[in-house]
Amino acid sequence: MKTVLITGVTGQDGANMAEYLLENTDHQLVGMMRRSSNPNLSNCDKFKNNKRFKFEYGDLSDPHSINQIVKKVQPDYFINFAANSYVGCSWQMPEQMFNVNAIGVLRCLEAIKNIKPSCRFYSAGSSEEWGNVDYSPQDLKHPLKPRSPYGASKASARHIVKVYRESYNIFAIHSILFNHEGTKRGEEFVTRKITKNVARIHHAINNKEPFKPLELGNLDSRRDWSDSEDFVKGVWKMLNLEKPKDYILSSDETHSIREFVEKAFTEAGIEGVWHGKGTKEEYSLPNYIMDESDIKSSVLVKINEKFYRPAEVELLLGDSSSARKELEWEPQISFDKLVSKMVKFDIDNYKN
Ligand code: NDP
Ligand code: GDR
Repeated sequence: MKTVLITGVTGQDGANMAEYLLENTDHQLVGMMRRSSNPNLSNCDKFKNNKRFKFEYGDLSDPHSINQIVKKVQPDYFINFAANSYVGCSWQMPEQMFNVNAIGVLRCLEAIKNIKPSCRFYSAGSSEEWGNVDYSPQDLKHPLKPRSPYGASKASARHIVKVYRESYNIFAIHSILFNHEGTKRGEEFVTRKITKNVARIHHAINNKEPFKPLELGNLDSRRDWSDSEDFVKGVWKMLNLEKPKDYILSSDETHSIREFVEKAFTEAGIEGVWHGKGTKEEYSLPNYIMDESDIKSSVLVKINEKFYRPAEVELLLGDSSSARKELEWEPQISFDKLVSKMVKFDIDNYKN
C-alpha cells in the first residue's frame, strides 16, 4: 500500500487529485491543511470522511511542519499543489509569495532529501513563468519572463526543483500548467467570478428583479483554459514515469476574457451587447429596463479599474504536444464544455 501526501488539498487541484486517486488507486492519502480560524473544507466534502484519507496540519512557510509530516507519513509520492495561487494579489504580498511558492518548494525538497529520498515529488509550475511571451504557442524552450511576483516565485521554484533533481537524483518534476478551472475554482479567479455572477444575474432576471453589474478588469487578455479534472490525470501520469521529466499541460487554444463573458451569459440564456470604449465599455441587455428611472439595471458587465494589474500577461497559448504524445494524455473537456459546466453548476447551486 503506497502513501500519497497532497498539499493544497483544500484548493481546487488538491481536492480533484484526492478524488481521482481514491477512485482510481488503492493508495492511502494524506492531505496537508493549514490551520485557519474558520476552515473551509467545501472542496473536500466527497472524501474528507473516506477511510483511506486523513488530514495533517502543516504550512509551506514552516519547515518544521513539512519535516514532521514527511517523517510521520513516509510518503511514496509528494504532490505539492499548495501555493498562494492568486496572481492578482501578488503585488500586495510579494514576500509571502516567495516564502510559500518558492522557498516552500525548497523546504519540501529538503525534507524529501533528508528523510525519504525515494519519494516522488511533483511541484506545480505555471505558464505565468513565461509572462511577457516571445512567441506562440509556448513550449518548454520559452524563456522565463515573469510579469508578477507570483510568476517570479514559480520561476524560482522551477530552478530549485531542477537543481535537486540533478544534484541528489531525486524524482522531482516541475511541470508547466496553463490555466485550469472547474466547479472547485476559487471565486477571485476570473472564470469563477464570471460564472458566479452570471448565476446571480440569471436569478434576478428570472425573478424580474434589478441587479448590479459584474465588475471586471482587462477583458482582452487571452488565456489557455482547461478543466482541472483533466489536469490531475496528467500530473499523475507524470509522477509514474520511469524517469522524471517536465511537461506542459494545456488545451492548446486561447480565448479572451471577453469571449468567456459572452459564452457564459449565452449559456444562461442571456444575450448582451458591448458598447462604449476603454474603461467606459459595458455589456448590456438591450431591452431590460425595470422602469425608465432604472436604466442601469440593464448593465451586465462594467469595467472597474481596480481589477487591472500593474503588469499584465496579455496572451497565453500552450503547446502540450509532448504530454499528448509521451504521456498519452488528452484533455476531455473543451472550452465550451468547461464554460457550460461551470455556469450550469453555479445556476443550479445559486443561493440568494
Ligand atoms: P488553489 O488556490 O485553489 O489552492 C491552493 C491551496 O494551497 C489551498 O489548499 C491553500 O490552502 C493552500 N495553501 C496556500 N498557502 C499555503 C501555505 N502557506 N501552506 C500550505 N498550504 C497553503 O490553487 P489551485 O488548486 O488552482 O492550484 C494548485 C497549484 O497549481 C498551485 O501551486 C498553483 O499555483 C498552481 N497552478 C494553478 C493553475 C490554475 O489555473 N489553477 C495554473 C498553473 C499553476 P487554504 O485553503 O488554507 O487557502
Ligand atoms: P491568472 O488567472 O492570473 O491567469 O492566473 P485570473 O483568473 O486571476 O486572471 C486571468 C485574466 O483575467 C483578467 N481579469 C481578471 N482577473 C481576475 N482575477 N478578476 C477580475 O475581475 C478580472 N478582470 C479581468 C486578468 O487581468 C488576467 O489577465 C491563474 C492562476 O490559477 C495562477 O495560479 C496560475 O498559475 C495561472 O492561472 C496559470
